[in-house]
Amino acid sequence: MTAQPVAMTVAGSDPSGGAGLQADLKTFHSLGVHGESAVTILTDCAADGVLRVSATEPAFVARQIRRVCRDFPPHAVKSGMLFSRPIVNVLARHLAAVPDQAFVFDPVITTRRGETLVADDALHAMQTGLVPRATLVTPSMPEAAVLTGLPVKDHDDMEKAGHRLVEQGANAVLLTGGHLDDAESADFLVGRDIQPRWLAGRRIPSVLHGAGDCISAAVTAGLASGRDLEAAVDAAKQVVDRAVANAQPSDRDHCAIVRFIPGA
Ligand code: PXL
Repeated sequence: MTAQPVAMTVAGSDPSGGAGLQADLKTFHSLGVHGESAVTILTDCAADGVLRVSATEPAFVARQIRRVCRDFPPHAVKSGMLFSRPIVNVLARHLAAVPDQAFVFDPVITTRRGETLVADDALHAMQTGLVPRATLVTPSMPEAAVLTGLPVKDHDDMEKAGHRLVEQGANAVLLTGGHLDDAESADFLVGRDIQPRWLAGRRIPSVLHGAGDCISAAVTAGLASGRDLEAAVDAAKQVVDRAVANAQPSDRDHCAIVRFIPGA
């Protein structure tokens, strides 16, 4: 039997299962990849957003990463909600020690509703420690605006911000267009060795929770499985578009979570 690819997420817990490390693990699993997780933070995320968080001690995050990587070293790593500068630094130190490990940086900075999910001093640590180490950065439009300091309101802005993140050291950027005010929510892909291009998207009427987490997790799974970056991005878009089409609405709110249907 061939060995199963392994991917690790360093991320926060979303008890609703729509986003966070739960979404990462279900995405990995749906793509045949064994998922490992180092928990950075607990949230009380529900359909009406995140109200409270409880952070893990940075040394304990480091310990989870160290022990997990010793037993089944991941072929690719993804990050989700890191929250504080010390936790960002723990991950940056791990990644610096394994320069060949593919790393997908999903800069979880704001929620769909505009809630801030990072401490102020974490941003600089992300820009210096994680952006330049990233195989791929997957910001939403507001997150790209925060990381670059540029306005990101339309297609032109997305192209400028994507290029700027490459100038800031990222190997490649998939800037997701879920906040675009149009019928499609196309994403913009750009990278050092990638011809810039737009990837058509699929929009559904209700507001999606965790779609960004799923796309970056699906790319991570592709990289862990040995795909090259562009092939991993294209495959991830297809899989997540299908999961978005099958999204499950919540009972109480205009919110839906993406759903992977085996074999669909
Ligand atoms: O989708 C962003 C996100 C990531 N991680 C956790 C979250 C959220 C959004 O609510 O709660 C833990």
